[in-house]
Formats: sequence, structure tokens, C-alpha cells
Amino acid sequence: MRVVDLRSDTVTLPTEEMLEAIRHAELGDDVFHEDPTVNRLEEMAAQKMGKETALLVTSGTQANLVSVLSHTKRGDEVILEVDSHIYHYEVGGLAAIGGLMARPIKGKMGVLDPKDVEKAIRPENIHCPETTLVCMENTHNRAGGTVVSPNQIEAVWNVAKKHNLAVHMDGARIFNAAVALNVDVKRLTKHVDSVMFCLSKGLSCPVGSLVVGSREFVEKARRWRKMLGGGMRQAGIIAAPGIVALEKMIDRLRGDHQNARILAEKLAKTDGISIDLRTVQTNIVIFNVRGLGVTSVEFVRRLSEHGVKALPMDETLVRMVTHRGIEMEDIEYAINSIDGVIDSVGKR
Ligand code: TLP
Repeated sequence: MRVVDLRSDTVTLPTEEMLEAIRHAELGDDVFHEDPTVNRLEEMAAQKMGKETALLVTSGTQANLVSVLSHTKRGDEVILEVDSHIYHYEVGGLAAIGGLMARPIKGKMGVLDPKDVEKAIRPENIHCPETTLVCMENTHNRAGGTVVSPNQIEAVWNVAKKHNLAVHMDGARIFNAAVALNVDVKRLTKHVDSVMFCLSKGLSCPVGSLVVGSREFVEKARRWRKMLGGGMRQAGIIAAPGIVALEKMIDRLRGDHQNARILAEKLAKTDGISIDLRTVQTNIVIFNVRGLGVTSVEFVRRLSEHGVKALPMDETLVRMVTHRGIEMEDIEYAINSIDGVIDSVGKR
């Protein structure tokens, strides 16, 4: 059966060029800083993001964790968006490993309102934890891949700096944001202290994320990475495809966004499915199947019988993500399969 996997852009496989780069990568022991391929990727990442230095880590989750730990101390409070990945999907590492309090606040399409951030900052009071960090997410996954603009980032930064807080950006898909806005990614990182981005999502690498920031911050992150068991040896194997990704895989994200848009517009015209097209700004499409009288789990199960894979997000929300390997014919096939599911639940 034909398979169209729209669960995530994490399912992308490395390109032939990446596999070749792995085969020929110059290697060394990265815990001794002696892997030239890792060093090169870290330099490239820092330069792209306009920061001093960078650190290759195993995953986006590890990248966020070492970043948050490096900005805070146990007992501090961290302000983040209520639907953010760090709060939702990172196994509570913030609390379990960092001993941190989360202060989730509701954003608008994933974007924090600086006024709400300011209100959430704890006063200097013996009864209160100290607020030391604000986290943003760009693009915002659970909001539907929404983009946070340079002005919106700067507004949060201004409040944070007024109160002496650090700002971290979960930029797992920051290149999707830069491509959607048609801006250099540095415009999105100018007003954050640290940013992490993933190689293993739309950029198609098999493994890896980068943590980027000042030298002092990255040295702390390096120590946390070691403590968490993430000090890798011949990690050039991972870095080599990362270099290919930064050189060649960013511009193609535009095509993923176009495919997501086509899919979303079709869904918007489908009876029983509701979708807020304003949220479809990059490669993520989140829609509601409540009108079909089925749960998201049941909808996804029926769809999988056609070979189309999607992710249930909550009771009635379903997520589809476009990526390299998903072509226009796959989108058409997915749309026809959705029509098939709607017929099968008797809503036509
Ligand atoms: N997100 C995954 C799942 O965990 C939901 C996905 O398929 O979208 N930040 C953001 C904004 C993310 O979307 C993800 C991955 C991460 C961090 C964590 O990255 P990994 O999976 O590499 O730990």
C-alpha cells in the first residue's frame, strides 16, 4: 500500500549527499573538542544565528533542557507559553531535572503578549520564586506552525531585559519561520540570549540539534550536556549531514509551506472539518474533526487504512506536517483518502 506519512517532518530520511558526507567526514573525539566536522558545524551555526558559539546536542529536547538549565538555578520560575513544546512534550525535564517552576501563560496563536509576560514576573518577595527566564517557540508547533515576528520577539525581549530575565528561543523550526517571513534568520535571533534549532526536522538530517548563544552560556550548556550523558565522541558522523543541511536544505522549506497551504485550503472546504487558516503559516496543518462525529484517534485510525499517517493532538484535533518526500501527488492522495474516511463515517 502507498504510504503518505504526514505525522511529522521528523520522519524525513537523509539525502544521498548527506550519506556521502557522513562517509567522508573527518572525525575526532568531540569531548576533547577534536572533531573537526563538529567544530565546523558549530561555527556555521553560530555564524548563521549571529551569536558567539554553538553546541551540537542529540535532540531538540536535550537542546531545550541544557539551555534552560544554563540560564537558571533550582527553584527559579520560567515563563513559557501554555502550549509550548517545553511545557507539553519534554517529559517535565524542567521540573524533574532543573528543579524549576513553570509559569505557563496563554499566547495568541503561540505568540506571547509582552504585557502578560510582565504580569507573570514575580515581585521581589521572600515568599516567591525568582523569575529568571522567558521561553518562546518559533515556529510554534501546537499553535499550527505559527511564526513569531522580529517585532513580537523584540517586544518580549524588552520586557525581559527590563526585569533582568534571560530569553531562550525554542527554534526547532526557526528556518521555517525565516523562510515564511522572507527574512534572514538573524532577525529572529537578534533579541534572544539563546536559540536552539533542530537538524532532524524539515532539514532532513537523521539526528541532532544545535544550541547557540554566548561563549559563557554555551560552556555551561556543554557541562550540562556532559552530565546528561550527551557528550559524544566521533560526532562528526552527525555533524556532517548537518553541514549539508545548513548549506542546501533551507530554501526548499518553501515548497513544504506551499504544500501545507494547498492541503489546508482543501480541508477548509471539506464538510465536517474545521480549520483556522490563519494558523497555517508554514509546514504544519492542524484541523478539527469534531464535525464528523469521530475522535481524532478514530479519524487517524481510519485514515491509516489508506496508508495516510497523521497525529491526533487532542480529543478532536489532528496534525499533518509536510516535509521532503511529500509531493503534490501525496497531498492529493491524502485529500482523497480523507474523503474516503468521511464517506466511511457516513457524513455524506
Ligand atoms: N516535536 C515533535 C514531537 O515531539 C511533537 C514533532 O513531531 O513536532 N521543540 C519543538 C517546537 C518541537 O516541535 C520538537 C519536536 C522539539 C522541540 C523536540 O525535538 P526532539 O524531538 O528532537 O527532541
